[in-house]
Amino acid sequence: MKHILIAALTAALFATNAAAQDIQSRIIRFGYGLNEDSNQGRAVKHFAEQVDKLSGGKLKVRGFGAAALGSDVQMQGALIGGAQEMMVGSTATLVGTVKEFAVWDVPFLFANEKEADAVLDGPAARKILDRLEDQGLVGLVYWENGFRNLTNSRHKIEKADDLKGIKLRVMQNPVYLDTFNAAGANAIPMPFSELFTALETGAIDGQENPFTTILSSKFFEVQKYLTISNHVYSPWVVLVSKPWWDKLSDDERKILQEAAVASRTFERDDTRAGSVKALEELKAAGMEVSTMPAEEVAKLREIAAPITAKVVETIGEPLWNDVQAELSKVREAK
Ligand code: KDG
Repeated sequence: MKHILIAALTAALFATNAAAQDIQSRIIRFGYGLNEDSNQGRAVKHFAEQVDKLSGGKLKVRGFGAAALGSDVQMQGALIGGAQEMMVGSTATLVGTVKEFAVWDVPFLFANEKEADAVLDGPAARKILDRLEDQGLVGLVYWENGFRNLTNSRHKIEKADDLKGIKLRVMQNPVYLDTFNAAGANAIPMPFSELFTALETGAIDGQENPFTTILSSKFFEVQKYLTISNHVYSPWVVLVSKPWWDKLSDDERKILQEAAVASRTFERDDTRAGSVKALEELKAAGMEVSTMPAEEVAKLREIAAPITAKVVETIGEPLWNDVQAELSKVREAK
């Protein structure tokens, strides 16, 4: 009884607070590429609940998963044109819009989640998000896609050399393309929404994604081998259409930003817990799991070095140095 009373009072409090704010009744279409039952889907649901609560039910977020509103790149276009309000997707497909996002594609940039959180929530990462505004987008926060690992249907990949000749789907991004081609794979850029079918038909041999995605997208059904390489930490970014954002009141923008920050905490916790479970479930589903030994990872780092140098040239030394300085700070703060 007491809980019901507290819940009712809290709801009433939020409703009263919202009533005092300048909030219109709005429907917010929020598109994403993974399945509803994925870390991405659960985070969108959490964001929607937060927005509903903070706006007294006036702002309604409708999540559309499994690329129902299009691929990441198509949704970015819809947001820029004002035809869709929100999305979450990979930063990797934004490098054509804001070149500085390429810094997050650098293989082995982060060694762990602590480093990723510190830098992605820091000033340099915020500066990159702010560059979106001239391109018709507003970046609210980064969520965690996670450390990426390799799957394929042909053979175990335990050495860097084992990548030779593998037809490997990569995101539509030059760093991924160049890195895996340099490693001897035949890298094929492709939207996420086409990936399962390409794996199922054998049009490609493999792909790379975090454990959570490999599980929620059921890649284990069409992939036999999983190699733990953690070759790059991949962020997602929560995006808003700038033409739509400009029509909102300050109160409405504050609610979306507050809900986005709350959903970031939820999403990281959910993704990290889910990642541990996902690896166990992938093994139970029959995937043959191997870990790339440190000396082979070192070879991948070497292969990636000239591509990283190209990224530094693209984004500029000052930004690279800012990111490196923030990384050193978190590494020193034991
Ligand atoms: O829409 C799916 C994307 O948000 C994300 O999962 C990107 O990791 C990604 C991939 O491999 O395309």
